[in-house]
Amino acid sequence: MAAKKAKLQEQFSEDVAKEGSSQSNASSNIFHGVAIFVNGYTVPSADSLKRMMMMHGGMYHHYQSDKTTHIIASNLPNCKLKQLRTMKVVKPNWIVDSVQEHRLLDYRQYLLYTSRAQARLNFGQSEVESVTVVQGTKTVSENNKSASIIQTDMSTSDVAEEKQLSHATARNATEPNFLSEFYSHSRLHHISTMGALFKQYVTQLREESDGRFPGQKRLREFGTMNNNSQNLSSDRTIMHIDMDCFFVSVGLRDRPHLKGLPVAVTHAKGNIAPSHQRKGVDLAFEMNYYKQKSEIETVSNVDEIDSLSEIASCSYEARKCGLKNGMFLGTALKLCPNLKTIPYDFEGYKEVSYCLYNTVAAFTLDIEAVSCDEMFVDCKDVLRNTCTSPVQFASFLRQEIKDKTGCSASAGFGSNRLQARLATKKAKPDGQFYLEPSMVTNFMLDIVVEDLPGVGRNLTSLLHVMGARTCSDLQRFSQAHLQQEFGVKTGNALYMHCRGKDDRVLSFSHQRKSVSAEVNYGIRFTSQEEATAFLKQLAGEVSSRLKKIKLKGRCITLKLMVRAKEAPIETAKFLGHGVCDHVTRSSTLTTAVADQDTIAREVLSIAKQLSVKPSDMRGVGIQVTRLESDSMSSKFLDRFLLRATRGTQQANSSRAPKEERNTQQTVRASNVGSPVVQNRVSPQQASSNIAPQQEVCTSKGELTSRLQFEISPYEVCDLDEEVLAALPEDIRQEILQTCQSSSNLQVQKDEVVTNMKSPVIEQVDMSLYNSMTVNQVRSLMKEWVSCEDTPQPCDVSMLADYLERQVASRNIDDIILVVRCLYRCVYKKKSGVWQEAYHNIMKKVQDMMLVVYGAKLKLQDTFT
Ligand code: DCP
Ligand code: CA
Ligand code: CA
Repeated sequence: MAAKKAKLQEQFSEDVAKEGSSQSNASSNIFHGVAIFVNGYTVPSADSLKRMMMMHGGMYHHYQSDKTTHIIASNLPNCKLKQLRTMKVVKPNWIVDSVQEHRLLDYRQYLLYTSRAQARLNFGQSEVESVTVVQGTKTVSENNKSASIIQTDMSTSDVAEEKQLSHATARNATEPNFLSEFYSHSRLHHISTMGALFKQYVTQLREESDGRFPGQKRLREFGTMNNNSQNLSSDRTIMHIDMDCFFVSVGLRDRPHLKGLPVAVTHAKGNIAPSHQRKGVDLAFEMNYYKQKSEIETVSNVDEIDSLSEIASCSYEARKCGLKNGMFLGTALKLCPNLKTIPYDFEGYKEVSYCLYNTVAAFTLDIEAVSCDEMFVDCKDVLRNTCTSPVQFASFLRQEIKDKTGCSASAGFGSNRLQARLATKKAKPDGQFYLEPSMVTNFMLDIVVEDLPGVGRNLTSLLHVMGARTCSDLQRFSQAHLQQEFGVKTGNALYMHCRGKDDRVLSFSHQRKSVSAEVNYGIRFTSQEEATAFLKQLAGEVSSRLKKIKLKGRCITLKLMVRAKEAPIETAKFLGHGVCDHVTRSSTLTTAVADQDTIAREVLSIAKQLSVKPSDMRGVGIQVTRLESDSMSSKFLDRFLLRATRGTQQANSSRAPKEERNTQQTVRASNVGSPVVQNRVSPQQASSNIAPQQEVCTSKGELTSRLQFEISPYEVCDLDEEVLAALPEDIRQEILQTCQSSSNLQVQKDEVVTNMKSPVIEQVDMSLYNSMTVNQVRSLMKEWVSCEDTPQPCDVSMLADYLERQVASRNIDDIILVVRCLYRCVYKKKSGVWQEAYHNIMKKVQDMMLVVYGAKLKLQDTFT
């Protein structure tokens, strides 16, 4: 062996000499002192790497020895990495890039894994894939068509960014830093928490304000210098301000060469194995499912699922080709083949957001935060104090924002929030528009109905059916008619909004209703221990969020997304959640808590009861509600409650022995005394003490509460209705697909709780229907339709969910029975909102039918 090694080394030196004499001008000595050993398949090949070493003064080892300084690999399995723990395992691009730049680059930028988590497997095959694209190897590049035409702007800083990202995407929840990295990279998380964050920030600024606004002085001077007799404002002037293509603008700050080009922000770089190459992926199933679900995107071939990553934001140049935020990359590239993509920069967004809020806060604190790039401002004081017009204020403010952030914002003014928001839309990009009171009537006529607040896809299509595409069309319907069709609240809102009227006042201070942390990406546990460890970590995250804002909570909810029985093991979206069932259960404590241990203990106990297989978990969330301020629960109160509960507990101890788990601060109270609670049966509980029949025979009041209570949407943390409403339609839909408006749900939960005599512990899960016969479901449904004036969204989605699952389990006869029964009940009800609910349910059922059976149910679906 030694002889062989020596021989090879000798050969190498001879080759070097030959190469050197033939191409001396191209050679260098940059790899002096570097000796590489190539492990496994690399791109470029080991041979090319060897040649590069020869040419540039390095050594190439055919076998690894103690003289080897670097191991070059594109991808190493975990076990190998562990063996090589002490070695520098570097990606081949280190060599390639060094040669290109004629200097030895820092290998640390090219480590296959980082020292923080030595044994991390690089799930991604970035090297192999991206380079294969360059080489045009037939098999891979064909499967990867859409990825191969991505043009990526890779400045040096991007290389580093991308490296980090590819680590983030390649990791799953069992790894130690997963949670923090998930939170720093996840786009949905970012968007959904930023609204709450800035509401909180404004609240804090208001509390700390000394009442002085330095910006007003500057503005006044600007006003006197530019007194071009602008219209001063009416009494009530609301400004809506929103950054233009926010993520893109932030990304272009240090990429001036991309300004004016079609640019999109996306994380896709083809750095993961194409889904069809990963084991367990059932593309056809998921493709179909998403296709049916999403409506907007038509995914025309299987390859495209690899570009199912979305573009978060696109520049206005890209929008000219028809691109929209939230579109799949594959689709976007078809519309705009020379689209440039740039990576996310969450730190940058945060920095610019704070700067935006601080800039506005120098003028007034009458701000209602909407999201990271958007807010409403009541301009009454600032305009009056500075004697300026809305247009002057906007010009001045927008210039300051541009100077400070390097990004442009657009602003709209009106006498209410609806008008202001519509005005911004007209102003975009990089503009401003004051919708003066005298212009409103005319302006509204051409506004399309989907631009009105709260008009989502469903309502839009219902309105279209009625012949109302624009506000002018909508104005032809009487208030009574609209209310009859859509219910009192929605009908009234439509009636007002289509006339440009809006009485929703701005709210400047924010009272938080819930604090939570949820992860629905990268959850792949292989053991109970891993799941437990992760829950503890997540409890820590929630705890620190509570502490940060000085709150504690009494109700702790565990939410699990569980792989649906029929869903494939591996999801098309790498480490995504795929098609899931949502399971939620809460427990309420007698005192409010914020500490990690108590939260962890509660969720672990709930998790135990739910007994979901760790390997089937796809999303995990912990939410704390019933918040109170830290100072409210003083030691005294704690002790008082503790004593009080001890009393109750002793009284109940014979019935609820397992609940006696006292800690100094907190006591979990006993699980008795609530008929509503006791009647709830999960499959796990069903075997124990409660017969499933008891489920159905309840009074009407209880029925509603139970329906409301048992639904368990997977909420996005802290996403209140206002924030949700403010999100762009597509992303709202995305969120709503897996989540439901948390504030809505919160209200309903609280209602239920107040109805209960001694509501100490709520234990909820959504398997209500699982233990019921079709007849039971039907009678429950009949009762529901006859008792309720308006169907609650959560009930609607629960029923839809049940039916979808029946379709998935191919219980076609049952479905027909239930659906026909529902149709009859709704028919009798003669109510527009119920008919809408019916259509919504049926839409989902039919979608699922198409997925499972490839055909729709033939049913009567009109009510005329
Ligand atoms: N966002 C996202 N996914 C979406 C929509 C938005 O990730 N489907 C993110 C990226 C956006 C940011 O939220 O930059 C702000 O959303 P906006 O709706 O305000 O859109 P933009 O700021 O990108 O464009 P516009 O100029 O239309 O406001
Ligand atoms: Ca924006
Ligand atoms: Ca926005």
